[in-house]
Amino acid sequence: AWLRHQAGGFKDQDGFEREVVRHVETTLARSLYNCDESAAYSATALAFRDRLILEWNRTQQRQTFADSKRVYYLSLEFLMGRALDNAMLNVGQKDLAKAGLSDLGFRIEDVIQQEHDAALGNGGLGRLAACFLDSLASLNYPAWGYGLRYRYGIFKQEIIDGYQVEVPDYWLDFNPWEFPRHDVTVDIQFYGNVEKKTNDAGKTVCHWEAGETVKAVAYDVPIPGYATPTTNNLRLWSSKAASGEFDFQKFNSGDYESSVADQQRAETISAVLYPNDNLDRGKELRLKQQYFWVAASLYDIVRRFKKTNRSWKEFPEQVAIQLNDTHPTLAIVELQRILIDLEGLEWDEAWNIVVNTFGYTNHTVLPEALEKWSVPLIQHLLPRHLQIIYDINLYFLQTVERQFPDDREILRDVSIIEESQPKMIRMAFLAIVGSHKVNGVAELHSDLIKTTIFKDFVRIFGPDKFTNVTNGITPRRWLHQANPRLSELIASKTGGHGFLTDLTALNKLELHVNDKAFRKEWAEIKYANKVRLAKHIKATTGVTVNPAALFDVQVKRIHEYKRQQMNIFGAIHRYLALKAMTPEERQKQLPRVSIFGGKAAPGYWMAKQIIHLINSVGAVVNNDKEIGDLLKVVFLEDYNVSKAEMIIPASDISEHISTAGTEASGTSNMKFVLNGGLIIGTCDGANIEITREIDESNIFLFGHLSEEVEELRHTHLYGEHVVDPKLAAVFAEIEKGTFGNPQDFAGMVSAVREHGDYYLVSDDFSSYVDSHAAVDEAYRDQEGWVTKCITSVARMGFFSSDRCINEYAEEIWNVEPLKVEA
Ligand code: 26V
Repeated sequence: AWLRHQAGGFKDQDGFEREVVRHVETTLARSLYNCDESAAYSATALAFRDRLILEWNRTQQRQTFADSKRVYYLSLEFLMGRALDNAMLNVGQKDLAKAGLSDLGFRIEDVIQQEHDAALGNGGLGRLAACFLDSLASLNYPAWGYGLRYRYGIFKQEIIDGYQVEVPDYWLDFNPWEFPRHDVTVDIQFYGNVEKKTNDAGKTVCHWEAGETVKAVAYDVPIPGYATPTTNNLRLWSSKAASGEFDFQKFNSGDYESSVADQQRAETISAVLYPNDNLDRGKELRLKQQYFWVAASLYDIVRRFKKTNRSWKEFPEQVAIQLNDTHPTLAIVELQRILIDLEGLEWDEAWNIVVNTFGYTNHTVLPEALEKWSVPLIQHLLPRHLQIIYDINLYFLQTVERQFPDDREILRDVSIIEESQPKMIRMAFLAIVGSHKVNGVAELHSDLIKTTIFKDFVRIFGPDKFTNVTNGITPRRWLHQANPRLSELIASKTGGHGFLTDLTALNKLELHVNDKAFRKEWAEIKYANKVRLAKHIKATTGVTVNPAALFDVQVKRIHEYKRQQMNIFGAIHRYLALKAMTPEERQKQLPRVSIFGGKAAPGYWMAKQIIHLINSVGAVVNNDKEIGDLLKVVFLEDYNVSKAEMIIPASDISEHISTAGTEASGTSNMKFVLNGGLIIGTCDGANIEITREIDESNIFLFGHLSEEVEELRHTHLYGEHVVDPKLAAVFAEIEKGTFGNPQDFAGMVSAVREHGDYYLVSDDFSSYVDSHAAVDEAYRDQEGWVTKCITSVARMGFFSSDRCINEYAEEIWNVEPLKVEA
């Protein structure tokens, strides 16, 4: 398979160079003499793209011909990052390209850096979808992703005077990885009203007379598998006025303004990614995005199914649709509508098909993130869908009533319609009722949803409907691409690059843990990665950091539950401790660099305050002559996928310190350990399974357990609540004005001290500080540290997204890989 695949690639370096030159001179219409790095990137991307297209077409033909079940992954976010490096590595021709580009006068690293990240996601949920696409293709599953082609991805973050400033991310200027399919369009309807009609067969049917139509245009992105010809498809929908450019009738009659307004209203639907993560604000445009994308995708899926001329009852044998969180839940309602209103099926038969088609993944238990849509809004935008939701709820509640005849409360508790003012549709409940499987993303999380937010549904449907699929990450991007030297070193000790397709092969590393030369090279690679990050820090923040210091990294979305505030309070505590020491004592301390990165949702005031404090502490600490290299605090602006690829391999210790029970899984924890960093963390999300795999001697765990959280919160509010004395000293320093105007940080302090400390920062602070002391202690023993790192990497095989995707395929989708003939 691999050979045939390579045959689809460039024959040799010369062939590659000729293609690059051809693209520079013809596609880009430039001369070789004014070919800069940006043009070199464009031409290289186009050259590889040409190769991908051929395999992509072959894959689609093969999958259509095989006529077997396909997976459709519906996600509002795909955080893909850059594509060129990935494409070169997956087809096994990066070395050839490197030599070819060098011959043309370019360094491949510089060329790769020219690419703009495809940043169509907020954080973990979107990046998970991207890792899943990589695994689906690499494992040869017939699978499509469906999403939205946002004109603006997640905003670009600038730090100005210590504050976050959001800048729009217009990323489509030159995107060689997408193919517009102007012939693949779907008309999507909104608003209007519903009438009952009698059809030809004399049956009463509902007819939705819509008030607005918007066109969905498909843009396809090839997803190459690693070391396989399989190249799957990611289809992103873009919105456009249904009448084309603009309404010519209005235009001709002189009504220019409204014809342009119609066009703009249509294009607004796919204009921008909502930058909230874990916060639902119930905006009409967001609901329009969801329906637009869901309806276009389902139309496409149904169209493909109909070409096979099968009977409807075979639909779930041909189609598995996975809902990435509740964002695509309307797909359940839309499929039911298609089947009963347009295809004339009876309710029960249709509903059976629907339930057997869908699976739902929950990604959060935070109440503020659980989606609800107001009934009046759905009534207005999607009147027919509201009727169907009411019917789904009616039939569901009838079965619950039969099951629990004496329990009045359960009906209210599980109703899809919340009886509030206004009434709200609980999307997670609708997703559960309309799916055959519901899964959480790490063991603790899957247990929590069964015992808390969804406990009544476990009584109703039984425990087998609920399952766990622990998240994973693709080792291709997060080891091979991000850390090429480590990948080579591992290959040299494990018998080649087989670990990239079977990550459990990493366990062979344990045999070499005492091999002196191997350990030395291991440490050198980490050091080189830290030097590279130190250069980036210098170039972007002006701060000089010592690569020999311990690099302590927390990069992720800024959120109170992730507790960056605890981390910066910890850094202040360390600063105060250093200041209190004699110069002799100070000399014995271990130098540390506290590195932060991450975006705050634009309207999340507390998260922005946290960023401001981090920068303000940095401004003081980094310029304190007494402290020197012993402590640096830096905030890296605009954390994204490509920055992650540089930052993660350079970490010694990374922080995964959410309040127990709040982080569904976390996936960067896996990336850090896979790259030979250790982690400090709470007993939360996938940290727990990482601990089980690598052994608790290789991780720094601290803090209260999820079982204790409820009682602690209760005590804060109704019992006595004393702030931890070390934390109180930190607050006193902030209030003295050491880090600027204390008013600027009053919200962060009072959240802990006056407002019930919901995230238990004070409760966990002293064990957090102790745990950091243990990190310092362990790091002083460099030999012991390297042993821990190597041992941990050797035991990380479980966390490949390949394992994760195989679990989905077997337990939820019932699909098999499509064998690719050599
Ligand atoms: C929710 C909402 C609410 C409406 C506005 C926009 C928006 C955007 C995203 C979300 C999803 C929040 C859930 C989420 O991102 N969960 C994360 O999923 C990761 C992959 O499973 C997991 O590792 C993280 O722990 C979890 O926080």
